[in-house]
Amino acid sequence: MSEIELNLQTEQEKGLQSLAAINSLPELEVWKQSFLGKSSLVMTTFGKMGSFSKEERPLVGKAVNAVKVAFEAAFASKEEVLKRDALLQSMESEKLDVSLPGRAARRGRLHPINLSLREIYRIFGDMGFQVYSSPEVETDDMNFTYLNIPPYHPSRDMWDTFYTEDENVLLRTHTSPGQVRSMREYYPNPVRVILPGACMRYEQLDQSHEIEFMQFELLVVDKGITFADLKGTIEDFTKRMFGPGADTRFRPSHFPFTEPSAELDMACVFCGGSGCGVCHGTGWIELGGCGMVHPRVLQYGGYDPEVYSGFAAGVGIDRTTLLRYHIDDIRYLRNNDIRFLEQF
Ligand code: FA5
Repeated sequence: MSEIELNLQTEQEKGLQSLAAINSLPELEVWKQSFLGKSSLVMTTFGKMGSFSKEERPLVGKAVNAVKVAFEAAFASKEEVLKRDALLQSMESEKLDVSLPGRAARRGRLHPINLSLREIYRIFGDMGFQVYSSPEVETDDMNFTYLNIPPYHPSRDMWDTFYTEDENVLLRTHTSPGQVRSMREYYPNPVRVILPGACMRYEQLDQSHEIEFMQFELLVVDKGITFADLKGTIEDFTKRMFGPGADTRFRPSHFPFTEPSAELDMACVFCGGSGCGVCHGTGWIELGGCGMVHPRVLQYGGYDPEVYSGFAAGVGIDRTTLLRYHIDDIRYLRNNDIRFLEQF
């Protein structure tokens, strides 16, 4: 056995002996530096392998490797034992004080739009309406064509939106596409649904216009439905929602998917009718559009317009919320300012 091999054997005995005497993690770290660190015998021997003769080299290589493996294995098992001991010791000495008061959890609350939505569900639930969910990402056909707005018709400009790369897929601009979807599902039974959800528009922002907002659609289809049913239902809704003194008006209007059509306005709660920024100086705030379902839309839904008639309305939930809580700017609803949200 060469001198270096003998030295390595002695080093191994020395190293393992001193490791056995170690009782703490810091001591173990010092041991590692001495026996496996850069200037340890093991590492320096690796470093000067080139200086050994061809015959010596494999023997020394084998010997130094064996010492290194033995050191590493012994180090790992010692480390495990010491870590476990340290944990047990800290569990014994560091007692948990369960009498300390906990941190109060901050309670969330419903967003004012959701508060309005719940009230809308309750009111129409009482009137026997069902809630129908309809997709927010729509086809061009559902958002326009089946609502009697053919491609390239100028009335599409009023409902300009965000388009996807697929030219037939867009973000819906109103909840009206749900009219055809629900009719197709309910046919041939009568329809009495509300369709709530988000709508998106390419829009100039101001106190009462957002690019994303909520609407609910109202749709009734049956035999013998008249404009009087529409008026009665909507007036009943506004009185229940805003109180018996709520002043509303129906203003003649035009929508391609209803005939005749009207706008539903509420007297402005901010200026009492004298005109302000929220109502654009008119004294009235437009809540939604409505009318009798156009015969062509009934046909797209599967119903024969000679036998069935229906009414529809599309009401802005954001606007409803502004009026209900006297909020004078729609942009407060979505900018997530906790000082605003905490008031509800
Ligand atoms: C429509 O969207 C029609 N689909 C409504 C309708 C349904 C008519 C069924 C007839 C039958 P309009 O674009 O006017 O119509 O929007 C209806 C309501 O949605 C508005 O009165 C308003 O309350 C709300 N709304 C529209 N655009 C915005 C916007 N940019 N920000 C906030 N609310 C909006």
